[in-house]
Amino acid sequence: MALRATLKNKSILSGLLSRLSSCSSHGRVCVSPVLVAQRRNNSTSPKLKVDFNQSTGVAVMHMQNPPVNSLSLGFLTEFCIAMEKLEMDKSCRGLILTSSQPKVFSAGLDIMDMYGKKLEQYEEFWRAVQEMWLKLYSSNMVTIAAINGSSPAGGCLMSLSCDYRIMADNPRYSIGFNETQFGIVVPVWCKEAMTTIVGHRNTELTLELGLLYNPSDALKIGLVDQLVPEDQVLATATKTMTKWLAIPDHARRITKSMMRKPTIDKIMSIREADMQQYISFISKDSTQKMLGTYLEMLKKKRG
Ligand code: CO8
Repeated sequence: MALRATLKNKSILSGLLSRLSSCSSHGRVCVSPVLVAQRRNNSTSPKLKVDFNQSTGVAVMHMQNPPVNSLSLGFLTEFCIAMEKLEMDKSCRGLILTSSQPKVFSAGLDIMDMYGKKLEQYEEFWRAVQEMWLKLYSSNMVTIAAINGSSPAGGCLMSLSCDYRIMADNPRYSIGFNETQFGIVVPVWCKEAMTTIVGHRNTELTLELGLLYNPSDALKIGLVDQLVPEDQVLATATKTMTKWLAIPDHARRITKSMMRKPTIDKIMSIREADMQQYISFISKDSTQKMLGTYLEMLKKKRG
């Protein structure tokens, strides 16, 4: 209850987030005293449900931010806090990320947080986006994305940040980066992370053309690692996790860091420049106009 009450207070969350962002770097998590006090591992907050199984050492994080698990400031803040809690708990060795929403893993960044806001709000939002990516990409845990629905843009970024991706084999679902289609450019660190997974050419095509792939095409280019029937996504993720956890933690962690540190270091070195670039781009009238049109289009589609 104490945690839930805390999570409901947005201003406290914002404070926590800035503390998180100021103390984590290069994949090493610095622990805030408030969170040290929160040793409970099973937590339910409005936008995330975390089930931690002490006996297996595996946590399943269910995103539950209806209707489409958009990555809003509130969601990202809760996500970062939940990640930090799990990371601190040495008995938690694996994390499965999945969705409680039908048909959608995550619709990506919440466009409402990028539209018609004040400069300080854009800054706060982008810091949360950067922090989410750093926490997930540099996690010491084994991270598996159980992609049980569509996963465009920021949803794809979340999946790509995990160690392994299992997607529901349903041709109605899509994954990829569609940003250019509505006039937005993905951040450079998104490009870097994607390149390490699917190579330069696939990244170039995807990002320039704003491509979303159906599951079988995503598998072909290596954007996901495995397709399974929809009702077996979580079970397969759990089985796969057991395999990964059979590897001694220290060897796997050092290897993961060896693979990912160069990208993380590069991003850390341009973090503030990335922030300035984002604020300047997102606050432009032309960008706002495009986002407005896109939002209208999303709403019309429904009507
Ligand atoms: N943010 C906010 N609201 C959203 C978003 C979103 N990303 N996606 C959907 N919604 C809203 C819709 O407007 C709709 O609202 P309402 O109920 O008021 O009409 C509601 O969610 C439900 O949406 P749909 O009816 O479209 O739901 P479906 O189940 O039919 O489809 C999809 C689900 C496939 C996820 C679909 O909603 C979709 O394609 N959404 C858009 C996805 C998208 O384009 N995301 C891009 C976000 S930008 C990003 O992540 C990276 C930006 C990098 C910025 C860099 C700047 C420098």
